[in-house]
Amino acid sequence: MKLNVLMLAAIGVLAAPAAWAANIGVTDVWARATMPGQKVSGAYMQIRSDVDARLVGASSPAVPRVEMHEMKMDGDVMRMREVKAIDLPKGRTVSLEPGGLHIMLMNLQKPIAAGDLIPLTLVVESGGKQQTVEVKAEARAPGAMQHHHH
Ligand SMILES: [Cu+2]
Repeated sequence: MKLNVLMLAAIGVLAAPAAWAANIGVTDVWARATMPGQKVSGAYMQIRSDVDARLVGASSPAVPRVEMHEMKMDGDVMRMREVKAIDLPKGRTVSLEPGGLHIMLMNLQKPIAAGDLIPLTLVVESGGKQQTVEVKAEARAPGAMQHHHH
């Protein structure tokens, strides 16, 4: 009996963040499969938050280095740069997609094959607090490969 009470108390502590946590919906999560020897790839998704929030970090146990990037036309040249945060305005679906905002998977140790599931941990900040969202990106074959300027 005493053990049950303790367990409930522990669960209460673990569940506490739900009281303030934003509702973050992440859909269409995918990553681009790589060719042998290719060290970088991109991950893409649709993110929707029910409060004003920001994506402030991303990581993966399967990828040595993960950054958030933005691609923009600079004259005739598509350029890519790292961004520290991606705004998630309340109720708006933000697209991370080829040619725009994306999650950069870097220093890959082995190729990503079509069908692989890449676990990603997203860190979302809202109201001065952070929460993590776990997603899995399914790798798709590299069809129309974007040229990356690194
Ligand atoms: Cu990039």
